[in-house]
This record gives sequence, C-alpha cells and structure tokens, in this order.
Amino acid sequence: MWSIVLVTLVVSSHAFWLDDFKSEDEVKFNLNTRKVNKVAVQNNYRLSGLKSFNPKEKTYFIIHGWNGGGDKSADWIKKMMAALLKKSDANIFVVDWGKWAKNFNYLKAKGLCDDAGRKVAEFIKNLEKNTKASRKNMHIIGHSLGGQVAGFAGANLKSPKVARITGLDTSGIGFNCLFDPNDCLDPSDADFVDEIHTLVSGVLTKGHADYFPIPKDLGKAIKETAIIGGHWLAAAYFTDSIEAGSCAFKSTKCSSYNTFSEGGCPSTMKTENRLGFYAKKPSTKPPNRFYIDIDVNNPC
Ligand SMILES: [Ca+2]
Repeated sequence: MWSIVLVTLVVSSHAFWLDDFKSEDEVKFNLNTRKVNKVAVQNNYRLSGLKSFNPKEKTYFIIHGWNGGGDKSADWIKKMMAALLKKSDANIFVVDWGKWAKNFNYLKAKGLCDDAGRKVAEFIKNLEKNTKASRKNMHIIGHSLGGQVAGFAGANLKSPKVARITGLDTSGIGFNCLFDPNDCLDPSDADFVDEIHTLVSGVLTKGHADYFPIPKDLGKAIKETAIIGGHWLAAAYFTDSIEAGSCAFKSTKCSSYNTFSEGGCPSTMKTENRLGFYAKKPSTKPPNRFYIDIDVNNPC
C-alpha cells in the first residue's frame, strides 16, 4: 500500500515539476516591417535574424495576454500592426510568450509575467548592444496580462527607462497594484506609461495617464469585438486612434465619470488629452484620470 502512495507521490510531484518547467527560449520575438512578415529573431548573443531591422526607425513591441500567442497572431495584433506600418516603416516585434501564457490556470500564467518581462528587457538590451537601436525610441504595448509583462520589462530597463509603455486593459487580477508598484504596471516602468481601462483593469490607475472610455453604444461596441468583448475594446480603440490621427478621442481630465458626465470638468487646453496612440504625458503628477464618451464612428 505504501509503495502505491509513494509512486503516486513521485508521479504527481514529477507532473507538478514538469508543469512548472520553463525553457528560457520559450519567449519568441517575431519581427515585422513593411518588407518582412514574422521573421523570428533569436534572443541569443548575436540576435540572429536581424537583417531587416532598421535601428533608425521606431520600434514597437506588442505583447499578448493570458492564453494568447502561438503560431498565429491574434486579429487585434494584425490590425494594430497594419495601422502602425501604414503610419511608418517601423520595426514591430510581436512577443510570443504563448508557451507560458497558454494555461488553463490563470495564476500559473500570471506567475510567469515577471519572467516574460525580464526576457523582453534582455532582448531590448541585446538589441541595443548589437545595433544602434535605443530604448528611447521604443514603445511597448501590452494587452491584459501582456500589460503586466510590459511593466516587468520596463522595471528591468531603469537607466535609462524605455520611452513608453501602453497598457491595454491590463489585468490587475492577482497583482498587488494598490500597494506594490514592483508587482504591477506603474509610472516608474517607463518615461511615459498610459493605460486604457475597459473591462478587467479596474479603477486603480497604473500610469501617468489613465483613460476610461465609456462607449456611446456599449452593446454595439461589444458585439463588434471578439469574446468577452469589452476586454478587447482597449486594443481596438488604440488601433482606431492610430488610423484616425492626432485628432482622435479627445479625453478630459476629471476625478470621476459622474463628475465628467455632469459637466463638472470643462475641457480646456490643460485638461485635454488623447486616448490611444496620440496620448501625451500629462504635466501633472499621476494619477491623471481622463474620461471620454467614446464613439468609434466619430473619433475626431
Ligand atoms: Ca512596476
């Protein structure tokens, strides 16, 4: 009987160990430019596969969330890339940490965000070492848990900091966002951190500028996006803002949506900001909450 217990224990602990095992090269970086599509760049000491990388151009990192990644890029990533590449011949690295993020157990994926972020930071340091690229010309965009991965990447790039991190409905579930900035995306993670809150990111601010878009037609807005609609709206808005240009999504600084909707926060040069790609770092200390009754059919 004891041998059965022992075998069971060994087998289950081995399974647990296997489950927890993670290989260092399981975070993949796929380069996209106007000329190339999904070129795998190995994060080794020479970064093989960099031929198409242009260090003079802006570099973006797009990071998926829980259960994302794998062979195919999600639709929201494809749309965002297309909009960015239409705007400029940028370098876009799609970060695929699907081997870690694809896990039925959210907490397991969540627990690997800091490791994934560290890999992104290492990759950026490597890129700077091997090319004339500078993190001052880099923008990390992360959706859901990917927002936290972006934050952990930024936390490993301190002197100097990376230029910008955008969190798209960054998941705060399981992170100590209220008390521990080291355990959450926060303003210290980049020169400019902006966050678009739609479904899961809650009310706690994460950046220098936090945007709270309220869809004019919520039902329609959700229907137009994928599963758990609202969660993908942040990504859709960001892409819409790239396409619409700098006039898009004028938002107003206010203490709450109620005050904003009752007209308590008049829009002035000082209180205006733009949700999405054209967001600007506010001159006032965070938290800075911006509200907008968003209408994707009339972005400007
Ligand atoms: Ca942080």
